Amino acid sequence: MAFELPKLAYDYGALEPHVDALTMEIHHTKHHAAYTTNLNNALAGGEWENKKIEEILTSVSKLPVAVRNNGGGFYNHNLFWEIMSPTGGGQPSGDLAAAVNRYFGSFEKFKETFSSAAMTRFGSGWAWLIKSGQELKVVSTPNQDNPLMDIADVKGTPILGLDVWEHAYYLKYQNRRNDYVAAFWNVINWDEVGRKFEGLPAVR
Ligand code: MN3
Repeated sequence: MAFELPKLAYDYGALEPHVDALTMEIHHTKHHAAYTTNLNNALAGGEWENKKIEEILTSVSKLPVAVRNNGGGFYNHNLFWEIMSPTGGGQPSGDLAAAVNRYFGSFEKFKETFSSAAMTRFGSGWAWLIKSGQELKVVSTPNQDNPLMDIADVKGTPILGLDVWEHAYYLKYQNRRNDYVAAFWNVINWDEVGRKFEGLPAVR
């Protein structure tokens, strides 16, 4: 079974004004679609062809660089669409809120740490909130790498991710990555982040 571009749970314009419709449409139908196609092409006919994406990423050092780039791009964008919602924003609740307070001191301190990771990632990449054992950590990775990969400096399971490639924000925000990062907090689907924290599958 080849990997498939997932459908979004909301319309391209649903995250307006925080993320604009044209950016969403190009991001999904062009960028994410290309990572998906290129991943399938890179795996076609090989021993990794029918493996789970998580299994591929945790062994990615053994695979061609096209798998690292496109497998990361496929996985990262799947997560990105899931952790945003037109009814997002606010703060986490329950066990996730308790863990955020425990590992960062407060939601506000977590927000500062995550925003700083997104702002200081030079060039293209991602900021992440990961579960590393029972611990929560904020990290960032270059290009389409992610913390599941065996080549990552800090490893863990991503539960929240922010795409800081220019293709994610340039049409609306141009060079103002800080405005894009600030707007992201209005669309975070904390229920979904909470499910990922608990190790539950995404609700689609
Ligand atoms: Mn992207």
